[in-house]
Amino acid sequence: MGYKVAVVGATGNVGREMLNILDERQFPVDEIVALASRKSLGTEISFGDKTLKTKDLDTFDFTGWDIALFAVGSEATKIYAPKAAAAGCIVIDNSSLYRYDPDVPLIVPEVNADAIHGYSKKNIIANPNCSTAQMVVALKPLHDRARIKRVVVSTYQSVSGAGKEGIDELWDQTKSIYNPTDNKPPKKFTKQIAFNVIPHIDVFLEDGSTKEEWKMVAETKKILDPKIKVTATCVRVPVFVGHSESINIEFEDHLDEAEARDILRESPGIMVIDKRENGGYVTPIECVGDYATFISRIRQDSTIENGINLWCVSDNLRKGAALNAVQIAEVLGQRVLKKG
Ligand code: 11C
Repeated sequence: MGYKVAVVGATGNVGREMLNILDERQFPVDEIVALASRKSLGTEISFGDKTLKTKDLDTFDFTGWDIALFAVGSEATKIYAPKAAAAGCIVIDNSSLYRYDPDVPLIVPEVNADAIHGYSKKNIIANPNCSTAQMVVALKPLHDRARIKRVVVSTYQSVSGAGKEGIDELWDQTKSIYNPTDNKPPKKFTKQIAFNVIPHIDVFLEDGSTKEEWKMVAETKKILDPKIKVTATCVRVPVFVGHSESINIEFEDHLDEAEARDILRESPGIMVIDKRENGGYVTPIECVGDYATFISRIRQDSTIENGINLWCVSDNLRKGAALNAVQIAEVLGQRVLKKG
């Protein structure tokens, strides 16, 4: 016996990936429904070798459905997630709406799967921001060994983090660079993204940081350890898929780079590719479509007593969104619902 699963926002990049990953990982599905807004009604979406026609989210009755994977913005989530949850369907939400709610667990299964039982207060579980998800996968095993005091992270985030409009803008602008009569001014991003980098993701906050940077701080504390200090600089780069991060970690205890490499190699969800030679590291283009969080360039930071630097790359639509949501559904199935 399996589960009745709804994918909400099934026509978007993340919704489509959710369907792909449910199929790839053979999640025990008895019945599946693809839900979308009325304007996408009837759109055909692949689920393995089947084709699903999207149904109207607005009129859908979640009664009798076990799990809803939500991949819509916060505004639609605010309307439909409580409806689904009240009907007894457990919501796994990819928006930021519930992430900081103390009654909603925020889960990266490799890090804090035990938090799953907190779902019952609201029938909602939150999925973190993509840049946080891959970072905490890398930090967790190192924290267990040497206690992290402080993290300094700089991100190199792909345009797919900004949705289809972000992808289209990079594509159109890149083509238009070679055609001066076809000027494509920035729309989704604040400056030209083709052949450029933009140190600004999400809105500015009063202290001069951005919301994306704040999310990395707040979410790392909630998922991993509230005592860890994090400072982040988040940057958009002209890459279609795959977020990269340069991470500097300061520990309480000494951790040798060779031991850090061995620990990371043995840890769930991580693939270490770290040869100190030309090309002996991972770049975002190589992580597309993969499940792993890739770690390269592991080395001692000799400017502080107990420091390690590393490079971390992952598919932001997968580990950063759809895969993590499906992994949460797997934990929910194994530890709570126990039907599969
Ligand atoms: C980006 N990380 O790359 C963002 C996208 O809070 O789920 C995901 C935003 C979020 O633009």
